[in-house]
Amino acid sequence: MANDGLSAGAAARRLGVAVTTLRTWHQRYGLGPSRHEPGHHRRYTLEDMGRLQVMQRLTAQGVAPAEAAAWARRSPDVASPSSTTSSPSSAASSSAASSSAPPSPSPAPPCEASADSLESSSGVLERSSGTLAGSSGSLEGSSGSLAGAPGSFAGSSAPAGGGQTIALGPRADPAARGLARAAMRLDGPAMRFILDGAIAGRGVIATWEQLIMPVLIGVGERYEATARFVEVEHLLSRSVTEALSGVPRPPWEIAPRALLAAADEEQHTLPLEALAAALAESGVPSRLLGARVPSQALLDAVERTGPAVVVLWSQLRSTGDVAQLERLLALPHPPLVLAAAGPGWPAPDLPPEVTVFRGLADAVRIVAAASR
Ligand code: B12
Repeated sequence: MANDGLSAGAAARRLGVAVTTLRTWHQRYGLGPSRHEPGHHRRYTLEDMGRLQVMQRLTAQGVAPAEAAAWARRSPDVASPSSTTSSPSSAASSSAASSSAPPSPSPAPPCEASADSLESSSGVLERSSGTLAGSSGSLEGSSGSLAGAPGSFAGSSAPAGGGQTIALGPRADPAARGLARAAMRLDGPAMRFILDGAIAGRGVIATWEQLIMPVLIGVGERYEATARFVEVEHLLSRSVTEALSGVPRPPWEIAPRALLAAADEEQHTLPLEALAAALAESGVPSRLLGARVPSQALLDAVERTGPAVVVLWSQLRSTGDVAQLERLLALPHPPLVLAAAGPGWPAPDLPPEVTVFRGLADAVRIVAAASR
């Protein structure tokens, strides 16, 4: 169906939003379908879909709908096949640059990332435009980033048992809802857009606590209740890893004095990745060994690098073997601070020399102090 455009229902499915939402965006903000043939319903063109995608991404990030619509209307060529040659991202950012005062997010923005949003959004648009252009102008046939999972109205406060949702609770941050929705749609670019904007606007610790943690915990609960959505968990984890590793690291000349590792057989590493990124944000370098570090490998790494502080993460009870900590403490030169982090450690059985963190902010504070 080249260039025939999409019906409202098909457009809503592609975007992963309700048809009523599309109607509201049309009636209140003028983001309607532009293709019209006498005697037929109006249809959404590629250009319309590009504008709607901008609208969806910005509102998902917590930008007020009227502001988001203003930006969406200024990106007329974002999804046009012809715009791939004239770089839609530069079109979007030049329209932003030509505006003397870019619209700011809502009065109490959940994410202060207006300018950052636009920079990030241009990256997203570039990718999505390429995808659409690659589908020979056919919206029906494309399977790219506009293809949202049908009916995935995730990020609601629905109970964990029902539907294709991630339950976040009624007080969840709007950006966390956007992240949950993007995760359920398996929309990697949208997840990066939200995460990058939040990290730039709020910093790593707030992004971890307000967005990433609630959505990870929600996905975990969905998995526990349904034994499904492993694919969501994987792509979300991947997107979080990418966003956290995008935080600039301190200059390499500063030798890291903190060593971060996951316990033997422990595959959960995201909290350590958040710790490394948050430390980097405050100018503190660290060495992150990653998942499943055998006890002997950790001892070797400590002996070779002589860190002041070692953080060992255990998520699962089965990986929280205290012997790993005892072996570190028995080294001729043990670290000044040895921290057991994560819910896998048996708190009452930990040696008294071991430090326990209460959370990410606590960990950043203690590791940064011990690294100086
Ligand atoms: C992402 C994820 C994965 C990813 C990990 C990717 C990665 N690179 O890390 C993958 C897909 C690899 C994975 C694998 C598995 N997973 Co998993 N996973 C998760 C998920 C969704 C998030 C993990 C995470 O990062 N948690 C960290 C934060 C977000 O959550 P939290 O630990 O509850 O937070 C508390 C504290 O840790 C603390 N805190 C939070 N952040 C920080 C940061 C710092 C620095 C500190 C100090 C403290 C701190 O505050 C919170 C309140 O107390 C959790 C759900 C969950 N609730 O954790 C399941 C979860 C941990 N996984 C689970 C399971 C069962 C598995 C598998 C066994 C599945 C399988 N069948 O293969 C494997 C285990 C593999 C292994 N041997 O390690 C279960 C564990 C159940 C249990 N209690 O034993 C969970 C809880 C999901 C569930 N509800 O069923 N998983």
